[in-house]
Amino acid sequence: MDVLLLVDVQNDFLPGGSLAVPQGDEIIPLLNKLQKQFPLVVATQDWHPHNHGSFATSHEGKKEFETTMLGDLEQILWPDHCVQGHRGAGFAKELNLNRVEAIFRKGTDPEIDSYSGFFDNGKLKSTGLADYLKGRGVKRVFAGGLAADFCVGFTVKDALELGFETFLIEDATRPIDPEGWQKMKTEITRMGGEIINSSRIESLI
Ligand code: VGL
Ligand code: ZN
Repeated sequence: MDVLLLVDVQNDFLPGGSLAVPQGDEIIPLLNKLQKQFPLVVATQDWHPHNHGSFATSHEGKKEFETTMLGDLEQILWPDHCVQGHRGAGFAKELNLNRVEAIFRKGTDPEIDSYSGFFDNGKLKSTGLADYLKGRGVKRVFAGGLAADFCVGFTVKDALELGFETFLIEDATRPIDPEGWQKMKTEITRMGGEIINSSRIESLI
């Protein structure tokens, strides 16, 4: 079984959102088209309480994009984003959700951030996504969404570590920082992941 994983295609990561990914909106028509090629579509949703520890506003004297320690981990401090129940946390209006069979929320614990759709950043707690995919007989994961250098990249790395054959669809994602994205791609390739263009999917499945 193949799954198309839609990572964090949410308003705050789109132009006009609080943590906008440049050209993030451009991937949505492609994600809608790709869904037709997959027997299973699953989404993740960044879903933070208003006082989340990854927000600069939760740390007095700290500015956005500075770092701090959160528990034992170094944490980039983000603008407030994807706050539970707020518009910014909602899925992009143009994204087709009809075929999404399950949605896995992450980043709900104020004490730890969660870039990957599988685990928090300390790998302390699972979202249940791995067990769900295994229960559905998934062997291959194809991932797209936002942002390439954070949540998509970390999700793909965890998928590889969990033993899924994993493909990152490069034209179905956009990075926050192009340099970080180059580094992430190198790491993913080294781990055995494949970075592909969506045009290759037809021949793969
Ligand atoms: C993300 C930063 C903070 C992402 C989520 O979805 O890539 N990035 N929270
Ligand atoms: Zn977040």
